[in-house]
Amino acid sequence: MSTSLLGRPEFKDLLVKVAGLDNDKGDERLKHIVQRVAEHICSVIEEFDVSPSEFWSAMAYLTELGQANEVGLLVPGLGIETFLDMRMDEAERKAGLEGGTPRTIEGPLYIAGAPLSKGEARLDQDPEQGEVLFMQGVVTDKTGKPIAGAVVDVWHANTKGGYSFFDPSQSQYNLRRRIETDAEGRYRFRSILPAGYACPPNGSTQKLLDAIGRHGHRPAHIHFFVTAPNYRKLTTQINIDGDEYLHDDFAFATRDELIPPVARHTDADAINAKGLNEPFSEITFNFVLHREADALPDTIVERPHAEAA
Ligand code: MBD
Ligand code: FE
Repeated sequence: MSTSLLGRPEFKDLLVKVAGLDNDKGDERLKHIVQRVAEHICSVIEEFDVSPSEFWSAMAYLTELGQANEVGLLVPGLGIETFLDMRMDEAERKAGLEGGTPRTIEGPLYIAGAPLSKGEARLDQDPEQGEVLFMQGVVTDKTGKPIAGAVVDVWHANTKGGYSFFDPSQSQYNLRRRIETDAEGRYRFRSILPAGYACPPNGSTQKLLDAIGRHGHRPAHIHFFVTAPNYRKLTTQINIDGDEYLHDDFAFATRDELIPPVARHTDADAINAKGLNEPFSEITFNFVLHREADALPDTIVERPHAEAA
């Protein structure tokens, strides 16, 4: 006979009441989710014989994680944001969508309302000793037809791995811009090469990572939302090739198709032609969008996004 309490009628009955399934008010779907979540937590407690003290230390951890505003950081660290992407990929694949630029996670550091310009932008407004990066490309549909008036919303870290808004040493919207593609679907920007990101070393996320023997580093990357009327919103990132964490991202966001070659220009003529004094890097990357269609999950993800006031 099983010694599990979970199969007993008293426990089943408890869960029904816990989830409000014995009343006719509230949201039916939510009730079933609450029931399952409670059941799974109890199941984990039973499976690992979790003691009350261990349980309460986990609750204290979650409280602290929320108070430190690190929920959005632990979620990708646990691979759950990547799982949401895998589900979206699978739904699109089943609906027959093929090709297109692969998506990868948004992460917790997007800020809405970055300055909008046409065709081109300069992202680095704060003076910094960093290698200049020129990035450009075309936004197209799957047949290669350019999409004029698409918006490339780009954000990345500075040379210390910090993001403006979250890093108070940077000015508002530093390294964040929205660029509208020109008549030929082109965008281009000048910026500086970002460094990789590391979780705050004394934060709650790093505390759990330490406890399971993991690091909290992301390889250097640049984030994008690419949108255009009647096309599916693309949330993606590119990685800067050569980073030591390229294939060891704590947030599991690296995809082979999202590692474009980085051309490094050291030639004096090329440097002069850009009005620079130092070698610079250049990346060309085209974004391929899917047309919006019925019966596909929404790629516009509702989640809280601060705006720099
Ligand atoms: C980042 O810059 C990031 O993109 C993710 C997903 C998590 C933490 C920091
Ligand atoms: Fe990031």
